[in-house]
Amino acid sequence: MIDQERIAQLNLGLEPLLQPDVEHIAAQLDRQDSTSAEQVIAALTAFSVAAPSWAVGTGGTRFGRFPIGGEPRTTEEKIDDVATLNALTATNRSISLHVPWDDPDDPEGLREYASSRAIAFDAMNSNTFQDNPSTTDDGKLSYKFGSLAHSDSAVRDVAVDHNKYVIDLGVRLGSEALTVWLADGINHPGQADHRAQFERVAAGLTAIHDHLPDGWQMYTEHKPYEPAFYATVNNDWGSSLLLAQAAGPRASCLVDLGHHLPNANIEQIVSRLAMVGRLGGFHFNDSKYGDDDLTTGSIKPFQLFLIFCELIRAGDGRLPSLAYMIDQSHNIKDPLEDLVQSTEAVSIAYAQALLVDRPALRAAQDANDAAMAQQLLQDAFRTDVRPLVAEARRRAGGAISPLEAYRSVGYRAAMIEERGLVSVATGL
Ligand SMILES: [Mn+2]
Repeated sequence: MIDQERIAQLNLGLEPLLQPDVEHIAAQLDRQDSTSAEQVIAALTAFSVAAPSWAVGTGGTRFGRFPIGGEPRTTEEKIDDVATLNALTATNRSISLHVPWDDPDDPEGLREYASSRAIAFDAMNSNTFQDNPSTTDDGKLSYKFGSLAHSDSAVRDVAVDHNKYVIDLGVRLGSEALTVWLADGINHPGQADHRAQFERVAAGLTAIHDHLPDGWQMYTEHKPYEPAFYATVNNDWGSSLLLAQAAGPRASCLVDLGHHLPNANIEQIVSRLAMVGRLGGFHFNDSKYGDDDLTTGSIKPFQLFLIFCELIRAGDGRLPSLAYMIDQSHNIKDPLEDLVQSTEAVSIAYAQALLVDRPALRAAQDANDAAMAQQLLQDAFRTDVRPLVAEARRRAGGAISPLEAYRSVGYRAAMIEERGLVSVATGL
């Protein structure tokens, strides 16, 4: 854990540099008669984006894995890392677990442990993309050819039961949502029937939806390819919407920014799903080619900004209360450093979107004034909101400069000392 006093001490040295920048942008915003600096800071302070338990260890590729050292060995240690992240950013107040990678023997104890570190449990993730030795009956009930879409009803039952198990576990942890991403699909044309697979998945999701306790939501997460390379069952937002609608009223769609074909207009997808009341959540990351899991905002920051514009449009001026999570798996960087950068990118895009003069934009749209509409968006996007993001962090007890603070306290070195040089956090 990072010592809050150490962060405060580091902040003291940076505050004299930050305050004039905050005052400058506050004066700028006052002149524009738009959202005030204080309103932006208040919105940022209320915002939290979850960190997934699998993002605090290094990922890897099918070509290899290069452990960074000091990676968490247990779910408790993953919580420690997220608590450390949150101490720096004051913006990551929950963790999203992945079952069976995280399958605590004592959920109530784990809940208490997390709570003692001010970390809550975000949506639960059920994994039926790899065989779970405890449920697959010595390989007789394998997910090799699918889970909810499998041709064998015995395998489908195991997959449904696993999702119910994850919901029950989540209840004990205080989570309130289940995210279902399926690897189900077809690798070779003709291998399976598109319609039969889809109908089986819809039936399975309906059974899972029926198991949701009061107050719970479930999210369907689409992805066009991988690990199935010819067709996935939940391949795009249209299929995801059909599945959510089939599953029940508390099912909605989760948009993972890396789960789209190249050049897909993700902000438009956000608008459509919000319009029909089926936008449930986000997995933030960035990509150049596919599901690259690159740092959020590192490739297409304007797209991220436009997505937040649509979210604020959907929330009528405020960010809707959805499941916001970073979904990345880092191969080269220190995972915590990357999560710091991703969180910063999300906060920046959110703050910029708050600055859009929405009444003026609507007037420009009504007048078919494309040039003015573009200028209004660019005015917001090109505003350097970083001082406001830093000030929101500072006021909430986080670091003005979280990356520098992280390096300065030597957290990674301390974890290598404690956890060892080679430790594995995920089940892959
Ligand atoms: Mn995802």
